[in-house]
Amino acid sequence: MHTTHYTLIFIKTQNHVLLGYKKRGFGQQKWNGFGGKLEENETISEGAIRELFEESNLVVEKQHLHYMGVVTYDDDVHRRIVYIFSASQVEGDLKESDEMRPQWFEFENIPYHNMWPDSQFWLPLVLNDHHLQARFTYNDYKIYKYNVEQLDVI
Ligand code: 6U4
Ligand code: NA
Ligand code: NA
Repeated sequence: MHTTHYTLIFIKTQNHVLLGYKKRGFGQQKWNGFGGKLEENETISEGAIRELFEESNLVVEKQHLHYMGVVTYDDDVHRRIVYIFSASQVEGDLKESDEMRPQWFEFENIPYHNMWPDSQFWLPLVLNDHHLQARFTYNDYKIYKYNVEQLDVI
């Protein structure tokens, strides 16, 4: 089984979240947070900060980055491990990139029908500042089975 590690970050306010419309590559024509493959010689946080900057021109300081948990995706041939972050304090001017067209959405208006089909099961937890751990098995781009756990420290 081939494993790839990714980051995914959601920039949010109290009731809005910033998504990007993916213009090319894996997941194209879907809305999602910003992120991508982890590179060698970078920490997971560094990867999240780098991908956000590359795709949106926004800068988030490490101390404003919140690690929310991990989502694992399995299909017949791949395991994708996605490290989820949120941040509410960012700097820089939001810009469209070659890869992403950014847009703010109210929490009540998130385009789940135009996102990965798993997002609806776990993104609400992230938006409500809950930590999570989730696992999805995909078969032919459809969810075959899944498990989502909220993991808050009490
Ligand atoms: P390249 O073009 O190689 O530079 P890169 O930006 O490194 O691409 P990319 O865009 O392929 O990586 O990363 C995919 C993004 O989509 C990551 O942020 C992880 C995320 N992702 C992958 N599968 C997902 C899924 N089923 N549900 C989801 N996000 C997913 O919500
Ligand atoms: Na990406
Ligand atoms: Na990348």
